[in-house]
Amino acid sequence: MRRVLTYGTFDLLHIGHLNILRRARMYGDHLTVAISTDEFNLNAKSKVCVIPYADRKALVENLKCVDVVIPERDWEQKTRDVIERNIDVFVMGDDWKGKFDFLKQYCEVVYLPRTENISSTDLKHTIRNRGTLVQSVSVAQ
Ligand code: C2G
Repeated sequence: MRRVLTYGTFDLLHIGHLNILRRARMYGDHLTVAISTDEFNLNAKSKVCVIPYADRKALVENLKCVDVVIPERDWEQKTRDVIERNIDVFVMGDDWKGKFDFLKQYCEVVYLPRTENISSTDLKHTIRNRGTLVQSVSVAQ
């Protein structure tokens, strides 16, 4: 069995996330997804998630292309995860290109092109601005 591993926050799950997960799964027979915990996001990535970890986990692990979800609690766990889970291929979007080349001594490392014009950050801004827009339109009437 050829095992694939990828990491992410997967907040406000969108087509860019689904695309990378589906493509990652095609590099093997089993896909493990390490999802950043709320604490890791806050403390290490200065990100505040809209969707809590438990819900992000439930959404991702119920995707057909995902076999198992594990928590990502720190930056250092990748080597341990690759070794302990007998990972053959590590896949990330190319916004991370080169950042995980240190794993090449343990497994294949693949960076895939990101899906354009979509991100959790943009979605948050759109939702926030739309709320303002609706409010201003209703006030104007
Ligand atoms: N992604 C993508 N296209 C997008 C948005 C995201 O291909 N339009 C990919 C990213 O490149 C990443 C994965 O989807 O491989 C998850 O993206 P995020 O949820 O934004 O995760 P990130 O904050 O990059 O955290 O240790 C690694 C980190 O946990 C990655």
